[in-house]
Amino acid sequence: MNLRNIAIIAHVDHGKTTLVDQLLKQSGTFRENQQVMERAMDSNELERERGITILAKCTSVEWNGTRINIIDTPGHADFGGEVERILSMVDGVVLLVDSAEGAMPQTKFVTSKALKLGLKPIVVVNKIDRQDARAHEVHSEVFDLFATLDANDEQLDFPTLYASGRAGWAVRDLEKDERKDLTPLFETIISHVRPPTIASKASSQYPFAMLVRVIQSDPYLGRILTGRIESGVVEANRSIKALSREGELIERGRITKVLAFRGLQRVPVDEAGAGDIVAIAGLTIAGVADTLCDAEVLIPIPANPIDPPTIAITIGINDSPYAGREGSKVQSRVIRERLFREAESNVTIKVRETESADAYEVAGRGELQLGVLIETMRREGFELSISRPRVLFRTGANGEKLEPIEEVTIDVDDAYSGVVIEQMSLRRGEMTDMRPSGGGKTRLTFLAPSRGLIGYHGQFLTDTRGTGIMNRVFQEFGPHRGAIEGRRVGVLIADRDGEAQTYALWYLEERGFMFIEAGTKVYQGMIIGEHSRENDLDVNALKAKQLTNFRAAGKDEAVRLTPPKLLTLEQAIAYIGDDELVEVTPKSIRLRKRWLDPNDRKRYARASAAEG
Ligand SMILES: Nc1nc2c(ncn2[C@@H]2O[C@H](COP(=O)(O)OP(=O)(O)OP(=O)(O)O)[C@@H](O)[C@H]2O)c(=O)[nH]1
Ligand SMILES: [Mg+2]
Repeated sequence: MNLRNIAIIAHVDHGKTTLVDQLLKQSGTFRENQQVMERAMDSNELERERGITILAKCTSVEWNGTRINIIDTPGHADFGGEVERILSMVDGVVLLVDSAEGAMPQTKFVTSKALKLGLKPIVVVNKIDRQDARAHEVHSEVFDLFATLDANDEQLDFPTLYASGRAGWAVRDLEKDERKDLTPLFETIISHVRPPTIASKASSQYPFAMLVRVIQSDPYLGRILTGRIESGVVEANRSIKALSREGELIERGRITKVLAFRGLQRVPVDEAGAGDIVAIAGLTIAGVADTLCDAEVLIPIPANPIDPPTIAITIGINDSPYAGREGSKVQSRVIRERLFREAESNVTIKVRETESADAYEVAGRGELQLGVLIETMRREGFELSISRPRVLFRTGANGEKLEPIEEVTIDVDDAYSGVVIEQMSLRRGEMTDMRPSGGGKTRLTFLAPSRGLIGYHGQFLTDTRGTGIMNRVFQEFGPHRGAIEGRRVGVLIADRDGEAQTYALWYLEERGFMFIEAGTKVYQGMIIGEHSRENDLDVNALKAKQLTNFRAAGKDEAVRLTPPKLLTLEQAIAYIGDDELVEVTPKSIRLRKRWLDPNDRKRYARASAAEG
């Protein structure tokens, strides 16, 4: 059968997964009466909860006798590594661009990766049904983007379709064509994307070889390794081996199943040949970037290097007084095993041992990526303590210190642009562009060090009354931008263990705002609120109202507390300072001081002041 391999790429939320729904539907992949969820490819729990794609996933449809393998990719910048690793196994990409938002930072990132690999994108200006669509303008924005990214003539000559993925139609000519279905898109994919050239090696004359790009685990089949077959054919029961990127033998084993992607399922097939994207079960050690092959193959398939991690956190055991009460996985060994397993399947995550036997350094692409990992572990029953994220520096050619710099695009109501510019410049952001973006909004573009952006998002939402939109994407390792002032307010710290009392919290409200509700169990050294001044303050959260005989009538009956600010996991991680930790259990997220005893804290403060 004819074959095409494509990936769908775009900035976050521009409609990739929704478009895949329609491609599946309109190619007749689902049974007539099959119940299918919206955004069916977003199948894992966190993806459904957050409404975003986290992991790249493969599916395939058949259109007029051609099988099209389609890879749905995540659009959020933190998961950019997923996209990078997938692109080298497809022969074409469909680049979606929201008809109102236009080319965004991640559009630029994925496009640059695709162009560099020599792919010729099909551009789909999507969500044409939006009231604020500006289709033709966006089309020329995309053209300009291609030009600035040094696209060659052939790439600049990209086909463009206009579509509403959700409504399930695409047209070549926005004014003339009837908006009926996705036929024009299917046709363009088949005519514009070439069949995999390696398909000529789909014969048993050639040895079998495949580079693993995705690893998943299946309760019945175990480890499932997905990739595109580079040469030969493969079938179940064949004995193969796995080579590392450096060519060392990792393991030998027997294939138990060769699986192809059909709609939302993986189905066993008798045989698959070069060019096809399949999943292989049967091996137990091999992982991403390893080559699966016949015994006679000695040289692994080259795996492209991926952009390096930019931030790191320390994940350690939970050693708070409440440790072990809410989770089942608490030992260092179990945490270690789980983290190293993650690094295996996710090449953008790197795990390192630290001086402490109870803590590991986990490096990745951004706060969301690391937040998702911690959230996943929490649901699996882990208890952890997490440090403040720090950026990873590099050393330049002349020994100078380099730090990750991001391009930040911000859309705000005009009235808030002043405060945003001020905040960004405090964080050493350098404004590179400012332009009206219509409807009383301004689009601001900055180059800013990741270091200054950690924890800014919460403040940004407060400053813009929740209306601002911020997008960040890694740009480069650039010269260190100098000192940035950290959080300037102190925190309120519980000075003893017990249950927080309404009266005590009400009394403490004069000092700042609370992170906890009355009735919350607190311990000495736990952070319960933010102080309105610069210094940290140890406070008694347990104090109950003295019961006296002189009760002033009608005065203290109903104490009404201001609702506390309950931090989400990501907010908590972004909030804490260097001497603080986030305690994560399946049920709770608590902030704490690293040193729970105030005397230890004083000693530490003196020691670090002496160090300068
Ligand atoms: N108006 C309009 N909205 C759409 C269209 N397609 C998708 N959406 C909406 O856009 C939002 C994001 O859609 P998704 O399909 O999840 O976008 P995505 O590109 O897969 O997002 P990520 O995978 O997280 O990057 C959802 O609320 C969709 O309902 C469209 O054609 N028109
Ligand atoms: Mg998606």
